[in-house]
Amino acid sequence: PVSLCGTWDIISNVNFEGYMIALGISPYLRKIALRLKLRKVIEQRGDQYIIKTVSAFRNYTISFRVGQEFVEFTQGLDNRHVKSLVTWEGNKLVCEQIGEKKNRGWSHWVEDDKLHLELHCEGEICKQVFKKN
Ligand code: RET
Repeated sequence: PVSLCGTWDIISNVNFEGYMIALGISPYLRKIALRLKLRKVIEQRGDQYIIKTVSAFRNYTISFRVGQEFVEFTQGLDNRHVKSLVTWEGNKLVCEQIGEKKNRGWSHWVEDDKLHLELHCEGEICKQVFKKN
């Protein structure tokens, strides 16, 4: 499959608000977050992935090995600890985040030179699309 690696800039963001409400993010932080021009920087070193969500306000970085469960602290987002597991499902890099919130996770894939990210929590789905920088 095509590589997810590179620097990607957001071009669309649908229902980020609903996703943040599902996470219990405060109205104040939601207002800031909605205005941000998000960038994803994705690197791969061996079997390890590093995914950086970069913005003028706050950054969020995770690193993991595919197929190896890890504890994720969502610092600066909703500040929860979740047990995360990332696997490949076809061409999609899929993460399940087990914790207090039901049905929480995301998937990343590349389609037509764009990076797609679907974030879900409880009943809410946020869809973000990024173009290569
Ligand atoms: C920001 C700004 C502060 C408030 C919120 C944020 C949301 C970040 C998100 C990051 C998702 C990262 C993923 C990484 C995995 O590959 C931008 C830090 C709520 C939703 C899915």
